[in-house]
Amino acid sequence: MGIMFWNEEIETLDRKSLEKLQLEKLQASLTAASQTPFYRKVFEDTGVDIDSIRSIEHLQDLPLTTKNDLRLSYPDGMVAVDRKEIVRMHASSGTTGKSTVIFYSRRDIEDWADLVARCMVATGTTPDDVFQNMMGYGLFTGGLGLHYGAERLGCLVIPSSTGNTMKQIQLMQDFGTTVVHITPSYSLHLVEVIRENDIDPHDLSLKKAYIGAEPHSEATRKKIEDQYGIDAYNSYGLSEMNGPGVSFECTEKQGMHIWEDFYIVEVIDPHTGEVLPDGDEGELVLTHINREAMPIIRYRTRDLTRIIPDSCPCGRTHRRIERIKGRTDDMFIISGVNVFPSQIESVLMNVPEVGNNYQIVLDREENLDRLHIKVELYSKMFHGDLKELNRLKETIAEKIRSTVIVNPRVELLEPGSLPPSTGKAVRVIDNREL
Ligand code: DLL
Repeated sequence: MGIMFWNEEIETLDRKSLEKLQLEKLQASLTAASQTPFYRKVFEDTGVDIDSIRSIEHLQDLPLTTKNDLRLSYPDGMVAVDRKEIVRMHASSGTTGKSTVIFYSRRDIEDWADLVARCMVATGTTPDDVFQNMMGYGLFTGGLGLHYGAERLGCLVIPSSTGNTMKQIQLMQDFGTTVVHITPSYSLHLVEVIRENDIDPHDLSLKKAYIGAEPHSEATRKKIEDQYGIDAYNSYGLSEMNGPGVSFECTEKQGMHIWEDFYIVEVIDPHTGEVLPDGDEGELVLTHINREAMPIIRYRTRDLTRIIPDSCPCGRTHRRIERIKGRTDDMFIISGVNVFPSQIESVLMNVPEVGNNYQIVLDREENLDRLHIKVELYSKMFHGDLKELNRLKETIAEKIRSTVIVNPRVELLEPGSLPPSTGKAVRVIDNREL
């Protein structure tokens, strides 16, 4: 049997001691935050006396921090240490406006590596594993974040980064890769290329994939697991809270443990900001209570999820969050109906004839919104019988209609017709004029 815990004492700490630890770390983080230009002003403006924060609930007295606050304090308005204490920076993959920069001290980097090792061990990974990291190395946190954790654990790490699919496959074969870290969209492309090269994915040494950095449905997870014959574990994180390692599934695969000695978790109503009880769905708000260089208090992630209130059979006492449903800002409105891309993905990935790539295109024709769904077929299911294809199109359209109450136009495509994703996939293309 492999190792079960990386840090058993902390991972299984009783709730009362865990909350006590959180409060101590919160107080230290608030003191550190008050040294930064940004939070000094926030605390002054709101008249909050940080010494009066004597319970976790008191945290609600403090205002939320947004991505825009990070942008406005670019580059270093939230830094709590001397420049010479900082050893690394990453930046978020923001598509609009200025990117947000995150700084780390040496201790922050070490703590992060430790946290990632904890995540990997929770899925049964050991120093015997060969870990191929197919996430971008660079300003993005996915590459270096998992890299240091896997080294800390003692795996053989292959820093292959994204893209260059033939090379990835060769590395997997030559070095007997057992664990990969990959976006779900790229893993669906990779498996197609593996098959195109007459390799049976089940013959590879691969045992697990860590999939994350973008929303995906349970149906997509199952699809990845079936196509490779492996276990796929959901991995969630965001640069503002270090990067990957914030929240990870254990072998139970029933939600992601969020490491509460590093983060205080709240779920709020995204419209009112009110904190919701455990179990209710809303926007995830995180406070980093274990970072020297850049403490961030009550950060609005924009990600929608809920806290799973029950305890996990694995023995870890840190609570779990449910798979991210989407971002408050990736919801689109079509003909007045609110739709999350994940709802459509879920429908598509449950249809066996549907292949590994799809795209949602929003158009406006004669002042009416049109939902257009382009779907690649799974080659083995594709026989070219027109009647059958029309029936399939109608089935998919009907399933989508009953889920999102909008009538879509479905277009079936041959595998490989849509642009493949090597990192975070672009799923929605909105051609409507504002
Ligand atoms: O994507 C960090 C990461 C790298 C996580 C590798 C997991 C694996 P950012 O580029 O700052 O950081 O993007 C963070 O991506 O707020 C979510 O909206 C989304 N996201 C990340 N992981 C998941 C996931 C990295 N497992 C943003 N499920 C987050 C759904 C995810 N969405």
